[in-house]
Amino acid sequence: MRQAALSALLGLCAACQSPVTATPASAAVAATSGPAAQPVRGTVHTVRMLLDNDGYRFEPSYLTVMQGDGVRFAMISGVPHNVVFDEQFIPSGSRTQLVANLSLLGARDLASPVVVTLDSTFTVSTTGLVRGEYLFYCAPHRSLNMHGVITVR
Ligand SMILES: [Cu+2]
Repeated sequence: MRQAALSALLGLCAACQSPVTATPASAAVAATSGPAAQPVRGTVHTVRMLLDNDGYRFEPSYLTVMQGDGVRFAMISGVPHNVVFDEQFIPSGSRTQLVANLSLLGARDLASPVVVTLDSTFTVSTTGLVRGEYLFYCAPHRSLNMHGVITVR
């Protein structure tokens, strides 16, 4: 629906549907114009965004996924929330692919839209990302220590 429309708008459909084998070699070549967004190919893990007696937090705040998995962020309570990947902690060489993947959910650069609707979700794809640790935070609650780490293996 929205993702498909976005993909069509950006001319990404062919790239999305291309075989996995085309990805690694073409990544460096495509870097000047930016790599194509790569959708989730593996397991989807859920991270809940909430406010309870422990404060504003991501639950779990630390998780390890396999490259290609998706991380679905679910608004449980304490909205508004969003997810911003910390510029200073993006594994080397992964920024452009991360930005491309985040564009699938309407993100601007490294920041997802701020979501105010309870029970809504969005999913971040780790397909094509360099293995390593990705720190992220919620912009509205950054000063309240709402942050987490995704380790991509
Ligand atoms: Cu928040």
